[in-house]
Amino acid sequence: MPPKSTPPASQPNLPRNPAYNHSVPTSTLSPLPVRQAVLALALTFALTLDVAGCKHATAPADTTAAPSSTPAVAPPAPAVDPATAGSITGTVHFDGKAPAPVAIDMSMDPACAMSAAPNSSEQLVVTNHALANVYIYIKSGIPASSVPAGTAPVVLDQKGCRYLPHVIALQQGGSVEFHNSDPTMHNIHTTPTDGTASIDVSQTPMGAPQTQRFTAPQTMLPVRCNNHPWMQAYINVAPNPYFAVTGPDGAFTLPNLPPGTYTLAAVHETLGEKDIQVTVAPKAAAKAAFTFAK
Ligand SMILES: [Cu+2]
Repeated sequence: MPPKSTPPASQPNLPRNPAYNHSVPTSTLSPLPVRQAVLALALTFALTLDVAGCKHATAPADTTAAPSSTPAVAPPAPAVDPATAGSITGTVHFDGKAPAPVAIDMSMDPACAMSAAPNSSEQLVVTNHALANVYIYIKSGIPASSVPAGTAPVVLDQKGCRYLPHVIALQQGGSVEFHNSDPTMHNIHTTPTDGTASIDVSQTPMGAPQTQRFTAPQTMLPVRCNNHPWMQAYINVAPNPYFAVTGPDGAFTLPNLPPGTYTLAAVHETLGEKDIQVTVAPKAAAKAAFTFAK
């Protein structure tokens, strides 16, 4: 069953599997310095309002003074009270027998075939019933927000003629820095299904990194290389700072959460999406578990 391409909400800056990153919205590419400046302005304004005792939930998010090419961006996330903050910790399981990974024939490009590392399919990565590459995020129950200005981009490398990592996530307003570590030409081609602009850029062998900003939520946005048809990655852009991508142990943690009841979503590239309700009590570590099957 294909993943629901539901437009989710955002994600926070959380520590998670270091191989995976977070924080960026979808689509529009506009000059990074301009966007950072706009974000910085919005942040400054929000902080000023806060000091003055106003609720910055109403702070002007984006818009005004932004060049016409600059899309609207959600405001930064409000501060979380450390006296009450909790967390959600959980695991994603795969129920059933996972097919063995399939080796990929890369002989069409000698530069790929000479790569030291073997390459195999990554559509279903299961280790002892733990499911990797699952995007976890808070789908509802918390306001949408953008990553703070100056947040480091999430790196998506092309190495050994595969994308590394296979699935990334970032908070809206953030950027992805595409690298090419290979001695061959690669291409980054996204195919959004929500009407947002696609990215289609080529990168010379070991060429300079290219950065793209994402300003709206995305769920499992496909990325392919026009030169190597087996190459596939997925970009997730969270609507708030609460997101993660599971590693080989299927585990995830969303820290620093305000108490509340949330819809927590787990999205897999081929197995689809599952949503559950999770209540986080003050200072508590809530548990969550997802099980996918084929
Ligand atoms: Cu390629």
